[in-house]
Amino acid sequence: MTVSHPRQTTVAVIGAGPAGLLLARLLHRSGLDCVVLESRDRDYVEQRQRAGIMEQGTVETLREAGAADRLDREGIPHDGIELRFDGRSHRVDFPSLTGGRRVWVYAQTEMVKDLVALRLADGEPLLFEAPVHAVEGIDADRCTVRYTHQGREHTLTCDYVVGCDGYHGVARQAAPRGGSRTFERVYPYSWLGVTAEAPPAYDELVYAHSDRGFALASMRSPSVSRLYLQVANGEDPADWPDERIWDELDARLGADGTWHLNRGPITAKSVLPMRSSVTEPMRHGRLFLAGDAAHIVPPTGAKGLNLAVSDVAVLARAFAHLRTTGSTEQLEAYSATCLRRVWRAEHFSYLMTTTLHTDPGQPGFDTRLQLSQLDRVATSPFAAADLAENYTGLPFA
Ligand code: RFL
Ligand code: PHB
Repeated sequence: MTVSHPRQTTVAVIGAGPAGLLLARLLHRSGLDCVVLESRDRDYVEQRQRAGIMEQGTVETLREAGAADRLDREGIPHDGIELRFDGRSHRVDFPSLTGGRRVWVYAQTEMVKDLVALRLADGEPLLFEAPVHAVEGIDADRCTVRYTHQGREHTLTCDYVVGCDGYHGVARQAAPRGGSRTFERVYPYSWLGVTAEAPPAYDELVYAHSDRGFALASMRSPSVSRLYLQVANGEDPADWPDERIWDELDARLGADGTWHLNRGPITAKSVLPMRSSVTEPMRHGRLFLAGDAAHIVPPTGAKGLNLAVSDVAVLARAFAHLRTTGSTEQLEAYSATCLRRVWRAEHFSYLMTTTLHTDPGQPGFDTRLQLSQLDRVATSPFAAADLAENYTGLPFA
């Protein structure tokens, strides 16, 4: 197939994950042209198993982008989560604690498929297998992005570059040396994540604290479960045969004679390390960072995808403002606007992670603190409302 390689555009978007694809959609709706360059192939991008929970603001942004038809048909609204700890079970009810807010179960894979299909249907440039290797001129009048496609080098000139290329991307490296700072925390545990052809045994997500470690029961659809177990860093998924996974999930989730998970074939199994990271600022001249390229959260708070969406919603609005008024004011405020929300999500994700995970050797004192914090959520409407407000997401700036 012959593919055209645009030589110039207004905005070069690096990465076709949720951040890059949604930004491209929002820019297109505002009449701004952009080119999306993605290093991997379409299949890989569409099949990558990741997030499953969308905040209210994320769903509203997708609706405004005209990208929520299937989400509105197939997404599953959830009005709460369940916390299990110390032999107890406590449900946090979102709408009553937040003035009506909720979340949706809709897989990131499906959101990505929807956005890829829309961009291709619009006939707008989206190149797969086109890795960017250099970003130049971010402090000049125009900048240049260099990438490879079908074995040849190409150059794209643009007014702005947005790095939506994830934690390991190139955009962050293009920031001037000494001009940015990264704040990081690495956790002493990982998650073993599995997808199973088995109907979820519960209506809502269950987050479990136990002496054996953390477990999370989530879902993808009425017939597919998504399940997570806290494991040691560097754990090999091969050491976790299916039976061992199911037994451990049941033990941590508090199965007894009356309740246990529905078992079925496990179709995907992987280990993911947990990390928190924020790079400041999120803008350097004509270069903007969005989503995982700028920040990472451990998945316990279900915030990563939602932060990627709120970043690009702020950025798309700033570009639209530039287009209609000629003012760069909102673009200049982009980093400060986003970082406020990013740090709130970082704190919530850190708190959820450190409250729910247990280290085999942790002092009994730390376990008592965790249980006290969970008991507080279960008994104080203020503590429960704080969790519910953070989980369902603060209103978009
Ligand atoms: P992505 O999705 O990593 O996309 C970046 C894209 O950039 C491409 N790329 C390049 N392209 C061109 N040139 C280069 N040089 C490039 N370098 C990289 C990559 O191939 C890729 O396609 O970042 P984005 O768009 O910022 O989206 C972020 C989200 O993917 C991420 O935050 C979430 O998945 C995190 N997360 C969750 N977030 C939630 O909000 N709710 C959840 O329930 C949730 N669960 C999760 C998660 C992440 C997980 N993992 C695997 C880390 C569960 C898991 C298991
Ligand atoms: C998921 O369904 O993948 C999921 C849900 C909630 C989390 C993390 C992951 O906190």
